Parts: sequence; C-alpha cells; structure tokens
Amino acid sequence: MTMIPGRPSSVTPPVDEPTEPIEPADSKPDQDTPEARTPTGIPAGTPEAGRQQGAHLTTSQGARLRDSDHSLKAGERGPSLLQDHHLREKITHFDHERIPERVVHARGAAAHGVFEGYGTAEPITMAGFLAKGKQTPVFTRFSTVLGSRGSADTVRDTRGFATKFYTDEGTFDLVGNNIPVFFIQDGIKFPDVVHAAKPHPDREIPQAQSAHDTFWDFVSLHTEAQHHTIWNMSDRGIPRSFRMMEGFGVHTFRMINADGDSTLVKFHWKPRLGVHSVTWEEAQLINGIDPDFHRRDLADAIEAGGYPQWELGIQTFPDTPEQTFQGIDLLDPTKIVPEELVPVQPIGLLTLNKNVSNYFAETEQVAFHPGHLPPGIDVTDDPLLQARLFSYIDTQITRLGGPNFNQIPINRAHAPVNDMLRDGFHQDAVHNGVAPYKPNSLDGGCPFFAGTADKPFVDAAVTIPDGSAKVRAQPASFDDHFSQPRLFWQSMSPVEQQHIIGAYTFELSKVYEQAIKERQLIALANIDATLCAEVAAGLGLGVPKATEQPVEMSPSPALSQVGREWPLDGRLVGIVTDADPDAAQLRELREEISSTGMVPLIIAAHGGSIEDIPIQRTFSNTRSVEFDAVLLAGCPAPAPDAQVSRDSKAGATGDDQLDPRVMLLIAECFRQAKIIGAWGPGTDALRIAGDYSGVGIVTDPAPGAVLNEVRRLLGTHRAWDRFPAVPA
Ligand code: HDE
Repeated sequence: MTMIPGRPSSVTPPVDEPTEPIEPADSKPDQDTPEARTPTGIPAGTPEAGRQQGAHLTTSQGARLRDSDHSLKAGERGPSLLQDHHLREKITHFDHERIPERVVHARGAAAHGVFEGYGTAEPITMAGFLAKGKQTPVFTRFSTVLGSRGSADTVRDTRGFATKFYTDEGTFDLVGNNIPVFFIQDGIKFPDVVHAAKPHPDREIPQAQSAHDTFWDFVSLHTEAQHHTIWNMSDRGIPRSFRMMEGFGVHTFRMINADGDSTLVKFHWKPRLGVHSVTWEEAQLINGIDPDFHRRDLADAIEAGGYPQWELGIQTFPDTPEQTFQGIDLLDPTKIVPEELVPVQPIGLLTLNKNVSNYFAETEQVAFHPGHLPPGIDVTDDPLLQARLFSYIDTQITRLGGPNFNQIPINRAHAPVNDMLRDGFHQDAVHNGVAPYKPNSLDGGCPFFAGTADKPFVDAAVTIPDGSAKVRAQPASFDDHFSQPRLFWQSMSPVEQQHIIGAYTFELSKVYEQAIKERQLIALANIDATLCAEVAAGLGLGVPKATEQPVEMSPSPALSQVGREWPLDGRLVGIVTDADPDAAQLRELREEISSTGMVPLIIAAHGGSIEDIPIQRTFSNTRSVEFDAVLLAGCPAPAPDAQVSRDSKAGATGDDQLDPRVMLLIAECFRQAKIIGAWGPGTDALRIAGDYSGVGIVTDPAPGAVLNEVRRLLGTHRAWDRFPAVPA
C-alpha cells in the first residue's frame, strides 16, 4: 500500500482557465458508483459516470447558458431585471440547499464497501448475506453524537457506527455505536438525555461537549447512565481513527433459521487495526489544528488503498423465556456480557474500499433504520430498541422532506422493490397499474404475497405471557446500575484508569453547580473508592460515602486497549530533517516505511522538496498530534531571525541549537508517550530538546535499526510505561 498523505483528496494541478469547452477530467477510480447510486442518471461504468454532467453549463431544463456571472440588468449600472430566469433559478435553488441536520449524530463521514459472509452463522440464521463467500455491497457512516454538522472530530463523545447492507433479500441496517451500552434503558427517556447533553438552551454552549451542567445533572440523577458515561470518560471516547474503533449493536437481536428457531445475538465489529485512541491533550489540539482529523484519515486511507476492515462477530445466547445470561438481563442495554464468558464468533468481514463521490447525496442523505431487517434477523423487546423502531423513519420525514426518502439513490434497496406506497413529496417513481391495494382484481391480483419457499420476512414467533398487564414499569433486574461500570473500571490498566480520572476531573471541573458535582462523586463512590477519591481531590471536594455496597467483579481483559500488538497500516511517521539532509538516506527510509503499510511524512523548515522527495509538512504547519511516531533525521537550527526561547537544558551556544518548533514537537511526542527514533544529528536534537531517554526512545547510529525498533514498539500504539501510573 502506498499512501499519499497530507494532500487534499482531489488535487488538480493548477491550470489556466480553458477558453473552449473541454470534456471534464476523469473521475477518481473510487468515484465510480454503482448504477443504483448514480445521482445524474448516467449509467455506471460509462466514461461519464462520476463527472460533471457534461461540457456545457445548462439551466435545470437543459438550455445551454452563455453566462452565469452577470445578472440581466437595465444597463450596466442599472437594477437587475425580474425576468432573469437564470438568476432566479440559481438563487432560489441555492436558498434551499440546506436540509435540517440530524438531531443527533449530525457530523459524520462515510464510505462504500463490501461485506463477505463466512457462513458460520448459517445454522442460526437464514439471512442470505451471511452465507459463506456471499458478497454484499455496504455503506458505512461513522459519526459523533452531540456536535453539529460543522463541529470537530476528536471531541469526547460516543461514535456512531451505522452500516447499510444492500442485501439481495432486502436492506439490513446495523445502526450501532463504538460503545456497547447506552445511557438509558427505555427509549422514552431519549429526548431527556439528548436535551441534557446538547448545548444549554440559553446560550447554546458548549458545542459537542459533555463537560457541562445539564449533562452531569442528568447522568448523576439517572444512574443507569453511569456505565455509558465511564466508557465516554475512558480513552474509548476519543478514538485515534474510525478505522481503529470497535462497533456494537448494543441491543440483543434475534437470528432466525429456516426452521423458525430463534437465537439471541449481540453484534460486534472488530477492527483489524486494533482499538486505539488519542490522549485528551492530543484531542484538544487536533480540534484546533485539524478539526476534520477523522474524516480525512478515513478518506485518505481508502484513497491510498489502505482499506479498513472489521470482522463482524456475534455472541449468542439461547432464546429462553428469561432472556438472561448468568444474571445479566439481555434486554437491558446498559449491560454487556463479557467476551471472556461468551466469546465473539466471527461471521463475516467488512471492507470499506470506496470514498463517497458527493457528501450531501450520500453521507448526508443516507437514512438508517434499525427496523430495516432481512429475513433471518429480528428484534427483541429491549425497550430502547422498541422506541428506536419508531424514531428512525419518523425523523427522516422532517430531515429528508417527506416519506419517499427510500427513493434517494443512497437509500434504494438493491433487492427488487414492489411496494404499494404511493405519492407524497419527492415522489420520483412513475408507478404502473391502477390498483395499489390488496386484494384487487383490476391489476390481476398483483402483487402477491410470498409463500414460505419465496423466503418472506417472518416475525419471530414470540409468545407474550398470558395475563400481562399494561404497565409503565421495568423489571427489577434493570435496577443494578453500578456493577458493570465497576467491571469496566477494574478491567482497565493503570494508565487507562489514570486517563479516566483525568477525564472525570476535567469534565466535572466545567460544571458550575456544586450539588451536581457532589452527586456525581457519590456515583463514582459506588463504582470505585480510588476513582472517587482521585476525582474529588482534583475538584477540591470531600470524598462522599458510597450509597451502594460494591459488587466484586472479575475483570474482562478484552475491555482494555493496552497490552496487545496490532498491524501498523496507515500509521503516520513524521521524519524531521534539517538544512543539510541526506537525500539518499531519506529516500530509502521512506520506501522502507511505505513498504510496511505506514505513511512517511517529511517535515522541514519550509515547503518544497529535497531533491525529488516532497516535503509534506513544515515546522509551522504541523504539530505532534499528526504523527503516531517521529523520527529525528536532523537537528534543525532556529531560523536566523527567530526569537529562540530555550529551556536551561538547551542553553548551549553556537551549533548546539534546535528550532523551538521542533523542540515543542519532541516535547509533545514525549509527553504523549509516542515512539521517538533518532540517529546522527537527530540524537543531538533529542539531547537539546530535553535529554529524553528511556522507554520508547530509540537511538542507534543506523537509521534502519532505529526504524525496526520503532516499528516493533508502535505495534502497541504507545510507550505506555512512560505515562505516570494511577496513584495507589
Ligand atoms: Fe439513534 N437516532 N436513537 N441510537 N442513532 C438517530 O436517526 C434514537 C440509539 C444511532 O449515521 C436518528 O437518522 C432514539 C442507540 C446512530 O445516519 C434518530 C434512540 C444507538 C445514528 C435516532 C436512539 C443509536 C443514530 C437521528 C433511543 C446505538 C446515526 C437521525 C430510543 C445502538 C445514523 C437519524 C447515521 C441516529 C433516534 C438510541 C445509534 C433521531 C429515539 C442505542 C449510529 O432517529
């Protein structure tokens, strides 16, 4: 895989404006969308697909235009004329370009791909797309939850992970998150939790943050939210990349086989690249330096051929009347079943291999719905899921302007559709026939119902207990709010625990109301005494007593991100050069880095190139947060006119100087436990910057030896031991 990092994804070389009509440039290969998604009606596969609509500009009615820059006026300096139909069409259409953003998950990034079934789920489901070797086109949209469409990517938040499988038997939407539990147990509270988490209604701040009074007011009062909240406060709330996130269906679903047998399942997405995060300091810096960090990362990786992959897996449980597993209520969406107790069994592989051609048409207009189910997959009575089954169609009616959103190309099923839904806003279909009702005699009785052999969708045969009363209530098993947050806390490594303490302390320090902080501290006391004491100390508050007896839990190592090694595909390696670089060495190094799937980025004092090697970053336009590791190939001196600020360790004079921006780069990398490699003059840079040594600092006279060791260490993502451990 050869990545072309750091360039806008559709770079066109600068050219003079053509004076004659020319055919538009070829599309990028990843823009050839299947016919079902071609927005202009040009058949996929033709040379025109993915282009503008042709060489000449026209009105919406196809009349060719000779000018679109000047309105029709009564004289050169006179008023514009009402008769200018092109002006009015252009402005009117523009006035209506925006649609309401999603009420939650407004900011997203998406890609096309393919899903291949392993066949391992065949005994428990008749869903055809899970058959061995069966390939199904998919569209996956990742998102943050709280922020507006224009908010930043690396905010502390849950991430959406929604996949549309265009199966031959009807579309299946797996609309999940990167956190396996949810804030609430009953969907009726969804408007409450979202109102609490969104910005305050008076000033509309803060944007895309949970660090404010109303959020903590809600979660400290609704303690069922504490499990989801501790995941948000952990490193899972600030992923390194969409490509490095797990995904979860959250609810328990059902799989139904051809005999009608039902099995309960929980869906998991396992990223091939492992689960990694940025640190809170990095996240905050990235939000300023590159607010599009995650969407850029996804698009760049796909464009460069580094296709991200996830295995779809399931945990399975017998569909007994109790629907519990070892005391864990499977209908309670605030609970997980640890993987150590019920392993995740892989059932297929997702590969994202095509970027979207048009953000609005695809990423913005895609409409997911947990009720889009093919034969073989069904829902359970989880009260959160039940409410979602209503919400997702309803919300599109406002957002996409009517009930025909399923006709938008990105939402069209790939299975043949023959419904009796008619008319309505934005009706694009020209339906034949006179009898869209059943039974009828006028259309020859068509369409007919499918018989069993035609594999229709059959609802799971669920028995409802006789004598049930209508109640607004929930089972007692839903009342345990603290055992699983405690399980999560106890499963973390010391450094992850330290990050969690830091996150709670940061967030609660932004809360104004003392009573809310104190109430949240009681919730923390119910999770773990050390966690509570550390956060209380950070806030300068007393340590409250727990109100619940802590339950002893056995840790689930699968919940920790630390301690495993992962592939390095797409990891960004910065190479700092000075005024006297060894071009041959750099060329070799870049090739070596690229050949292992990583991305080398040359950093220098100014733009341009070193012989034929492009300089992709300068000391002024980059920060440490862009890189997973940094190699010091030189010791760049400060710019002659720079005001050099240096600490006492760098107090040497003469040649013993380092550009202060590189000093900062090295210091930040060190603080964030990134792997740093250096050789030759690079070791001087390391020394001047702060005499850095120890774990994750690799020096050797030979660049190749440095790179090998850096690569080995990067497999664990960071030099974890460099972070201070959680206080005893
Ligand atoms: Fe959603 N959610 N949600 N949600 N959700 C939406 O649908 C809703 C919940 C999730 O990329 C909305 O089209 C209710 C859980 C994702 O387009 C809306 C409840 C999970 C996305 C909606 C939940 C999710 C949404 C907003 C509680 C993880 C983005 C726009 C009963 C399993 C999909 C839209 C995309 C989007 C409602 C809870 C995931 C309003 C009522 C739990 C990934 O319909």
